[in-house]
Amino acid sequence: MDVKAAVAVEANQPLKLETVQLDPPQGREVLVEIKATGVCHTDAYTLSGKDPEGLFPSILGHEGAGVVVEVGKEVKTLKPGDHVIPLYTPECRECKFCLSQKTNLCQAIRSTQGKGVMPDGTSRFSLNGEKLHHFMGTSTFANYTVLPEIALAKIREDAPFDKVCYIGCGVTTGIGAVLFTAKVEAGANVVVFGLGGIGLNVIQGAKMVGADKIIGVDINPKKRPLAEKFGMTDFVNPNELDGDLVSYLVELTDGGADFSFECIGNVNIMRQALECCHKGWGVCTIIGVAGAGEEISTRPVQLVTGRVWKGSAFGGARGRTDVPKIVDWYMDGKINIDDLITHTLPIEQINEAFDLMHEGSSIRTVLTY
Ligand code: NAD
Ligand code: AHE
Ligand code: ZN
Repeated sequence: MDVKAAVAVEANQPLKLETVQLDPPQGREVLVEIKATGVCHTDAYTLSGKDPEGLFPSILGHEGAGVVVEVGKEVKTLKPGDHVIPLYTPECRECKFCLSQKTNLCQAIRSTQGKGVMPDGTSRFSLNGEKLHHFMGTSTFANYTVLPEIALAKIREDAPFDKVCYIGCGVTTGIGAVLFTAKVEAGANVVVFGLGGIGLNVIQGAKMVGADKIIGVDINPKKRPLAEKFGMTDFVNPNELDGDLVSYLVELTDGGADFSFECIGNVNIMRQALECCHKGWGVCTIIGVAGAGEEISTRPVQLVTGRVWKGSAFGGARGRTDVPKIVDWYMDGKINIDDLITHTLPIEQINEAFDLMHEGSSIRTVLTY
């Protein structure tokens, strides 16, 4: 079938709106009509050419919501008409990782996902006979896409697509990192580096669990009012600080943060995020994604003296299990998504969504089809 898609033709070039061809779903695959998709910094990162797994030409996008249109012959758990959120971290419930109950990093289809193809090693998308790569197994910058059954969370039908699509990445990543990865406790002091689409959800999660101080660090002062609305107690702009940022944060938290979160993707800040943690127990969770060849460093004594570096992908959430619950939290008014969606645009204006992100004017832009 013909579908409308924003094609990433090559690195660092604007996306090109095209009519591309989509093959039908195979055995365990599902055809989904994408109704809305958010634009996450990770889409911009891959488009920038810094992602070692970035492939071109491809269809990016991994923060969508939509409706099942057709299922492959071997699909058992979904049917046409079901409302779904695509999962770039699937949940097969059968692999060693899923069965371990120690991680959300299902590996059932990870290698083909990273190669931009479906689990059988082929792509469903093409443009004038030339194959296009899938992205993160989701490719939500198309109004129809094909995904494996294990990469879809079935959600309630009254949830608005143009809001809950954000649960497909940013909301779950931020809140989940607090709840599932770091397991922040009530009364804890928390430092959040980067107050964008992820960091504000970390703040929201920290507030939910009853953190004491929630300190936000960002070089963009425009992020302050919304962060305060979500529960930030103190704002630090490193550009307005005379002394050393780490020492300042250690003092502000009476010895160091109990929990810190890096939500930028900057390896220098990842070091500061660790080093502002409390001696003996402070836990730093890395969420930001850094480019090919970049590495983190610190003096080993930082770890020897009890600070811990952790990482979190998709907030440690098990998508098919946890995403429907997070949709319920939104529908029950327990979490705020609406205020974080600062812009809603038609897919035709997708490049504006990237501009808004780069200039720091948006938190999330949602694109509708
Ligand atoms: P964003 O662009 O919305 O937010 C980034 C924020 O960082 C902005 O507010 C910006 O002003 C701030 N910032 C930039 N440089 C800074 C600096 N030197 N000091 C302080 N603040 C600075 O991005 P986002 O969508 O929130 O994504 C954040 C990061 O998280 C990206 O690296 C993204 O790829 C990553 N991410 C990871 C996961 C995961 O599962 N681990 C999921 C989603 C996104
Ligand atoms: N392709 C990159 C890795 C990028 C990365 O870490 N992605 C996160 C999700 S970001 C969503 O906005 C993730 O889920 N990671 C787990 C995984 O298996 O990649 C690279 O550096 O190769
Ligand atoms: Zn994302």
